[in-house]
Amino acid sequence: MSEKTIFKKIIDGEIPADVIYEDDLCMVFRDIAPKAPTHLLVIPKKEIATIDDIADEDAAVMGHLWLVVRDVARKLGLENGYRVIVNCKEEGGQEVPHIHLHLMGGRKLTWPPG
Ligand code: DGP
Repeated sequence: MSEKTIFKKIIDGEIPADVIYEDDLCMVFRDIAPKAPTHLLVIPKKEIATIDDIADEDAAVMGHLWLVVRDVARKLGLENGYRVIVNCKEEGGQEVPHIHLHLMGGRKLTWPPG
């Protein structure tokens, strides 16, 4: 059996995280190395490694993540805008193999990212 990812350990309560929101399908917590004043990670509780591993049956949970992004951004007062990024695999800059949306805001973000 492969080792748990760091995010699965957070889901299972084995390591601490600054959790902003949680429900049956997902968790939202602060990134440990924030790149913006607000930098959150929105993850499904289901273990999906990358975008390439999303199954058709995951459509509802993936859609749910976007509704949570909308609600959390509103709750945190990001009405001037924010950015959502999903890195995919090595060339996309993904380090943790548990799919996650980076929700970043609180400053003017530049484009394109590096
Ligand atoms: P990515 O490169 O897209 O896989 O982003 C992984 C992010 O996860 C990165 O911005 C740092 C964050 N991260 C890594 N380990 C931990 C951890 O133990 N706790 C928290 N809160 N964030 C972590």
